[in-house]
Amino acid sequence: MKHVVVDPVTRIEGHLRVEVQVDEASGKVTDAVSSGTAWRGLELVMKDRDPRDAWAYIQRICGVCTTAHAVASVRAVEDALGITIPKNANYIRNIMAATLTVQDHIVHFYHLHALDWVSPVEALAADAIATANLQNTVLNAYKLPFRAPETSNTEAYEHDFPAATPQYFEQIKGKVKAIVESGQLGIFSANWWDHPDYKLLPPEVHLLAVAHYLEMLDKQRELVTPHVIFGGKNPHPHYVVGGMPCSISLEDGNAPVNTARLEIVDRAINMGRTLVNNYYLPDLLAIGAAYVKAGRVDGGGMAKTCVLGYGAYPIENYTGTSDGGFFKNLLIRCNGVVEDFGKGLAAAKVSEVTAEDVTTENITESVDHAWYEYPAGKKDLHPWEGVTAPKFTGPKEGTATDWKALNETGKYSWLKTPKWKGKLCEVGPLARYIIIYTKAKKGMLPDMTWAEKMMMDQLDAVSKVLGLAPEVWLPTMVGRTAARALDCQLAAEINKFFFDKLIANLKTGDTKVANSDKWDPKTWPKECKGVGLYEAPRGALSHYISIKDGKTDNYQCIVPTTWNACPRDDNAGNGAYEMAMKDTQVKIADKPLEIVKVIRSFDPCMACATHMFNAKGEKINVITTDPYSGTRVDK
Ligand code: NFE
Repeated sequence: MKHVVVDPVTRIEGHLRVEVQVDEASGKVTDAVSSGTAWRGLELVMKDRDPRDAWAYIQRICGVCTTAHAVASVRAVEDALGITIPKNANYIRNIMAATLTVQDHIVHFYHLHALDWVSPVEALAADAIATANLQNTVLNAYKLPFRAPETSNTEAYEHDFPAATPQYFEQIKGKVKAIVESGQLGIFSANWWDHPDYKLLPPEVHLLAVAHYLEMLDKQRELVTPHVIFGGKNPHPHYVVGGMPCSISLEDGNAPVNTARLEIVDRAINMGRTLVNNYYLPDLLAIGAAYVKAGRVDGGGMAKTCVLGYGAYPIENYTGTSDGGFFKNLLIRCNGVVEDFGKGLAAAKVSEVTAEDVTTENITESVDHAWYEYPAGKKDLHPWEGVTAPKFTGPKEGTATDWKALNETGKYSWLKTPKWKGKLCEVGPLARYIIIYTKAKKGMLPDMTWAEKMMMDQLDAVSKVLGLAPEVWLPTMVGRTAARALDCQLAAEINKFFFDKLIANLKTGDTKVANSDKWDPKTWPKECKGVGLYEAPRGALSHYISIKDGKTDNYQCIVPTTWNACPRDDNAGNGAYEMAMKDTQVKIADKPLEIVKVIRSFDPCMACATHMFNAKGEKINVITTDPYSGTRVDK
């Protein structure tokens, strides 16, 4: 038995440590520990702030899922104050959200996750003609493209991205060869390139993905221009309680948002569709098909037992979240929990997630294994009553910067443990697809929206490529990474759908973007509270605010990565990261590629989950940032 520590896990956002016990004879992981090693204290910064400013502070939780926390925040404040935003503001917020999802997923797949699957060293053996053929073959097998219905056709803009030709791949191969032969791998350095997992793929798949890795470094930045047009900048675009802060005119060329700037948005949206349809999807499917063919359907973990979603993209503006308005109006009704999906469709149990769930103690956080204190006698707190009182009782063995081991029977993480009805859940794109698929198959989605139908069509198409039913391939590591690609393709279409709705509404003469009726705190009740929900790229996000005398009295966020990376619960068991690691086989204990790969399949964002803040400016923990140099094996 070996005790393996990876600290820090690199190519993620933030500070994560994982430990596993590996039985070397069988490769089985007998126990796994996931620890957020930096504290998020931004909730305390919110105390006594003007609730109208909350979005600006709390959005600084994270620059990766930028806008996610701002949207959840303004939704929470609007829920508390009873504000309905104008139609245009709802469309624009959905465009902001879909834009984030497209860019975030592309950056994650290529720049954070791809090198777990593909290697520039293996790419050197690829045949350029076969690589071009491969991209086109996979595209045909998947039968692209899917399209949002009744959207205007503005695809005449040039698609500034290289076609899959042998010449192109030959040129990329030359570039990669020069990097490898120089011995200075730069962005490709410090990986376990000799790990047997890289031999699961033919050289052509390596070249395909490495080529697009390089291209996407440049292209991803253009995808976020809608944030700049509607929110002034990226990261951290501007919002306003009551709507959006961008005034729009189709007639006035000097307006902050005018027809020329709307055309830039349209171009960025169409570029997203091109990149995901022609590059991301084929690369993902080529990799996934090879893994599944090799029998690699492990790493599912909690996806098999419990997943949760809040629902996404309100089609039209709505009255509030606490009153249920948010849930009546969704383009994707993934508000639900699916238990036991791993036992097959018949055994899977679906529960709707409703306003009652998010406003009562059906949702709680506990701190049994987290470095926080709760008031005496309190075990599980609803976020409106949530307390953020840090109490670090770190490991005693080892040094301050190199702990020997975490004690999983005690406190071992800066993440709290969120629960739905006392159960731990996995969230994210995979959860969304499992929920929609199960709800649809059980007849729980009457009058399916075009987006829900597209999700079912996507799953059908991937199942044909992989030769397996969704129940088999979805709750796996490959399924988690594939679901993110499908989510990206879906978001690209949703982006176009809401952009066309925005233009159609502007053409009626309605250019209102903000409702300022309740801007003045004199119009507010003495005390009120609200909740804002949002399906972030990494999954279900909720912000909770209590307002008293015009000020923020309490602010709590339950973030997707907190759901997934949380420490265990004495009653409910392991969190999703720990479950996934325990559902993974490790071939070489001191090169645990499978472990970091399954962790990265969640797209961790520890900044969101454990935002670092120390009021006294003290050093909380120092970690080495050399890729993998923190990997340690205790014999
Ligand atoms: Ni910092 Fe985030 C997303 C949110 S975290 S990336 O997506 O909300 O899990």
